[in-house]
Amino acid sequence: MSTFRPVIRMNSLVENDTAAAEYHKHLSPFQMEKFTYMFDSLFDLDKNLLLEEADIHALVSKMKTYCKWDDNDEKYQYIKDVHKVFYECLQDQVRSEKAASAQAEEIKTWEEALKVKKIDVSQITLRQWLNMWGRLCYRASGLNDFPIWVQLLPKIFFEIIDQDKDGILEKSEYERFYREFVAVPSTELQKVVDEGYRAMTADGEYTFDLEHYGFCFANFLLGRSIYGPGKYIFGVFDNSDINQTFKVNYNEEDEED
Ligand SMILES: [Ca+2]
Ligand SMILES: [Ca+2]
Repeated sequence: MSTFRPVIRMNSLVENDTAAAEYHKHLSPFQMEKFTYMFDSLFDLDKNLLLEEADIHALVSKMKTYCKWDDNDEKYQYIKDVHKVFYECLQDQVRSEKAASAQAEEIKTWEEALKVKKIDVSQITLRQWLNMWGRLCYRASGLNDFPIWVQLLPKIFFEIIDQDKDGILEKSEYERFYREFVAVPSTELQKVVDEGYRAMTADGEYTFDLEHYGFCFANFLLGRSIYGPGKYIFGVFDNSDINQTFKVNYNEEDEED
């Protein structure tokens, strides 16, 4: 387990972190593909190539519709609160990154530091998003190495997918999630459900509970190659191995082939 890496906050601005804009280089091409997909399909719902507060509202609203929550539902309120925190943390990350990369060398006084606080983070670009994930994934080896607001993501998606609330993700629940939430094309759906569910449960060897889903989600974030169960978390990545000889690697070291 690698050392815990805390969320970068404003007090980190004193560091001369000019490499901040280059953090995406820590991601493999397949990780870039996954995080780009996450940005495009899950977060940038109005497709203006920017992540804004309106996108977060749209995502929460989509979850509400999927789960048939009403406005007063406790779960809906909880998910809303979590996403609010998620978005604020995301802005914090980007603010730190922008400030560190653009102005770290120039900050000499409190007045200048306060100006940095006013950096506009209402629009987050794909590149900033990738730099953020590059920074977060760098040297991380499991979910516990990420800040809490990232660790909450699998919990939220698990809650969304587990419609009968029995604490297990059944194949039919995952199929509905792929079909209605992620919108996997109907021509691909059955193949992706069959292979995805098989890969994520290791052919039924693992109970698909929250702990195991968290493990697969970590593999989604950290898996550097197409081999591994994590790519099926949202179901629509490079599936060229589906028709190849069965191969699933669970260890990061095994994936560097
Ligand atoms: Ca947008
Ligand atoms: Ca269930």
